Amino acid sequence: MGLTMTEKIIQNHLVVGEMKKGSEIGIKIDHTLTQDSTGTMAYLQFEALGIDKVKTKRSVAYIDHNILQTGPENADDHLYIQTVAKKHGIYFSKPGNGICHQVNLERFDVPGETLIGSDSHTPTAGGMGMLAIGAGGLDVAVAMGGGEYYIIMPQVVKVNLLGKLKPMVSAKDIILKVLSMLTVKGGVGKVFEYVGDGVKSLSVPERATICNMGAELGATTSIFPSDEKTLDFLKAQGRESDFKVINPDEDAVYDETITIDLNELEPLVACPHSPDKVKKVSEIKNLKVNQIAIGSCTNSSLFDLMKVAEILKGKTIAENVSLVIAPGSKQVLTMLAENGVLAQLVASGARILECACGPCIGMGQSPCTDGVSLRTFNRNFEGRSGTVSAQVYLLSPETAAVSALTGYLTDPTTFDGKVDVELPKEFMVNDNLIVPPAEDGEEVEIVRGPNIKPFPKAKPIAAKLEGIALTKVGDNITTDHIMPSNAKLLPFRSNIPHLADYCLTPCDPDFPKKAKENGGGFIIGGSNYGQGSSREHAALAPLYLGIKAVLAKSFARIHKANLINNGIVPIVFKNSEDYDKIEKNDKIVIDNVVNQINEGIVTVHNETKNEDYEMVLDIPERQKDMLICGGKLNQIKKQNA
Ligand code: MIC
Ligand code: SF4
Repeated sequence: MGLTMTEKIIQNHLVVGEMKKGSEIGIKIDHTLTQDSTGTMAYLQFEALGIDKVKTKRSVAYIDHNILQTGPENADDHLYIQTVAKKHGIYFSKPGNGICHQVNLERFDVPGETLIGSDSHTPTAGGMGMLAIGAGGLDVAVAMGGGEYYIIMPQVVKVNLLGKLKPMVSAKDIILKVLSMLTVKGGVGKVFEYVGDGVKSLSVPERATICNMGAELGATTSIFPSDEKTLDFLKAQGRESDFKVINPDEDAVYDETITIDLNELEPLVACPHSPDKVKKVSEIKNLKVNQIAIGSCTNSSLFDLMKVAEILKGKTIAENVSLVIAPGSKQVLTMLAENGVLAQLVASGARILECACGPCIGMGQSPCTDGVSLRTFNRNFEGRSGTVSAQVYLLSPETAAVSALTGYLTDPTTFDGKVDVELPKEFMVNDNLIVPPAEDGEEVEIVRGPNIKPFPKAKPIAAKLEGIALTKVGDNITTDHIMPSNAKLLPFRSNIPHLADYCLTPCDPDFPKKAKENGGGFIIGGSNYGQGSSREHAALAPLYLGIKAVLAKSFARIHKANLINNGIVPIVFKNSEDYDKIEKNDKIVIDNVVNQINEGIVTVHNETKNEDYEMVLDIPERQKDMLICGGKLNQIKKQNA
């Protein structure tokens, strides 16, 4: 029986378990990446493991999220990451070099190899034919130390692309189409493999856009074949020797198939406040726009920005629009400057931002009150822009640029100019902002500013868990709700005691205070609890506040792993009516905890209502043991002892 690309790469990297769907496997990780807002924690945890030098083929630490320096905090974090990287064998990508996923695609991704990153959009590298997965910082720390990374052997979905995109319809519209079909929870436990005739016409940056936003499906990852287009891209980056063909066998067996005819696709837009609230752009009339933001790890490649420039060339943006553009990398920005395109962008009225995440994570450029913001980004969760009342729409660079000219959300196929952009035969390669690690790390002293606080550590599980249901939230709660991120909070990513005071406040402003007053307790969640980011802070802040367990209808993959890594029990309602029965402030008791964890069936007693709910803990033995030990670090200590 033939193999899919996913199975081939897993087979080559399998160290624990069998390739049986639904069972846990451990794979060897070739590459890791971290970014600064999750990186400080990942490196503090790496230090706690006591390993001198990373054991991966390559590990890179990026600075791209926390680039506003309105006080010493971010600069302190940068210095810590730079020195810890130098000491332990990690490459350091300085601020200004670009967004981790864009730079990794340009300079480091290798077809057929494995990558994990402490950022949920790590699957961007799937555009290069790599098996690339987003993970919590602790999992990345362990992989840097040579440990395997565990996933559930995924279902593999074949996404069959037919035909060719029409002019002004783009890769972003393909992934928006998939999101409209499957929703933000439709990808859990699955890898999406893009195959078919339509793949041939898509360049590596376009493929990367699709894999990037596959994260919004909740997928384990997404992947494209590595073919002539991949070779062209690698050659143009001076990395031909990294090329390797990756494709599925002719008779590969898939669990599901989706077919998309590219010829029929139209420009799409994800409406507030979820990436799966997709409509045709042409359906939305008279939507006046306040802001347009082009960039992020989804759409900030040279290819994207050249298309934007072609549209804006010689014109002026509408009076009512503020247009900001953040190029994805120094390579992109330098090339735009060299070929004169930057001048066209600036002349049209665009405000050029630093090569970084910027507005995507609320680091500046928050829209006005009730503002309509069109963004080429991947997430439009409520409040993420920094303005709670803002209406954020996600769309392609073409739609963004044409709308910038009209001042209204506009179907780009109505644009009367021609946009014909090709990737260069040679990119300008200059890795001078990538600092290599020290030959001998012993000499390097790690600098820890006052913003770097120790992270909370879980304790072995108690025999009985009791407390009140501190809060009850609905479906699709994101990590942006659990641990909000914006220009004010991001500087404190190394300071959990400070962050904890904001935990879950967008849903329940009193939550942190109540948790502290009650010495912790339980969180009640709906389905897909913890979707979105990989930020471990969404588990560390609850741990700090004494949260013992989260009872939910279902969990998003990375957040569930982060909870378990930090000793918080993620329990799933067997009957969703039981979710309806529990109310905020009900007293909850779970007895005989170790046995119940081992059995995987948990009886939750609601003392207030005198009811019992049968719930499930459907996790592998390894994770059960981890919970009993009190998290991953304690489990590792036990294993080492
Ligand atoms: C995001 O897009 O939400 C982030 C910010 O990149 C996060 C990481 C973080 O919270 O630091 C992610 O996607 O994992
Ligand atoms: Fe940065 Fe936004 Fe990409 Fe997250 S989604 S890595 S914040 S650009």
